Amino acid sequence: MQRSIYLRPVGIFPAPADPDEATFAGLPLAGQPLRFTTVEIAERGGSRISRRIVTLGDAVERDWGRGTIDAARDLEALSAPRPRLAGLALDRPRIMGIVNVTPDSFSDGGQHDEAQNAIAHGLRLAEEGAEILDIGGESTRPGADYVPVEEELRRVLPVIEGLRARTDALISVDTRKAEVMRRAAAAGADILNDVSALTHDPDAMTAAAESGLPIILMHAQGDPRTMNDNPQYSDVVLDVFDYLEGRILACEAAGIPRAKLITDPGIGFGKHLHHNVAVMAALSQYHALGVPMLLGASRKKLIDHISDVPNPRDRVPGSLAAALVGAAQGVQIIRVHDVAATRQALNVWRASAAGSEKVLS
Ligand code: 9MG
Repeated sequence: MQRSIYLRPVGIFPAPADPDEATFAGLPLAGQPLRFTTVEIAERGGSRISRRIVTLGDAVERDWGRGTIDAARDLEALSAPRPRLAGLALDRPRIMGIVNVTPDSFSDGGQHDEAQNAIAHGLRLAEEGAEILDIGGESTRPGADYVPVEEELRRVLPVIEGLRARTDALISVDTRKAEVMRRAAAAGADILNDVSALTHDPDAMTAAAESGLPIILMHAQGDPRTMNDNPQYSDVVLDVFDYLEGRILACEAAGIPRAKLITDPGIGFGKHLHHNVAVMAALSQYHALGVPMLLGASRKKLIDHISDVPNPRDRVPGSLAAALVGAAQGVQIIRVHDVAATRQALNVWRASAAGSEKVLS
């Protein structure tokens, strides 16, 4: 499904602490303490795309032809606050800490040690400030091999159970498989994170709907094994938008309310460097989908491509820069490996943007 019009907030600025009633201070951005007064309008007709920046007044008053209804709906979606996510208010960027339970992560001393080390790692991330822990047993790195369902369950279930008993942090399970979704939900997971947006496993939509849990729908082009070989887009920013909108509508048709959905443009998933940076620059566009947004750029290859950092462990500064780019565009959930560093960076950004350290208390 392709739209004819798309709205992207530009010129985003921190909400004034003490707004003067007489001064128009723009529209709030997706429940964050941010405002915008102008939007970029992209109009698309087949392969022709034009973009221009207009004031909010123009966006409301002009006749956008067959895009008029979408434009009005987008403005409302862009500014509405988001519902809580499993009890967590999304009025500021929240940190999701990554707990990969894959053989190259925690398996030095056998299966029991693997789970215990992953649990200890998750607890450490929670202590450092992660409000969500994302537990994954199948690597989705480019070129990664498929993991059978029994092996994935063996890896993630003990970790979910162990963390559930020991922390109040929300637990999400990073999986594309219906059976893992069902068993993880029964073990106490709070959120489903599917990098295939419920398209990989034909039973995943049903499992997700039955679980009643919030679901992260991520954009990817192709399968992890081959996705970065030759990704093709007409316009990556708009194509990702259309895909995510289509997945939201598919979820709603399956009985999953929009209030349970989170979207994610899928940095690094079937995207070359020029695609990734185009999406990063236009993140605020995806708020028009009317649901919270997640950004995952931590330690990813794009940082190496930009800054020549072959070892992922050396990509922390680039990861922090990406997190701040997301926060400044109102992203509500930032998925990271380096929780303490991200928390420090976000705290400095939040206090400095607000002009008051009181926002941190
Ligand atoms: C599992 N996984 C790896 N990268 C990811 C990203 O960018 N977003 C989400 N939702 N999951 C991811």
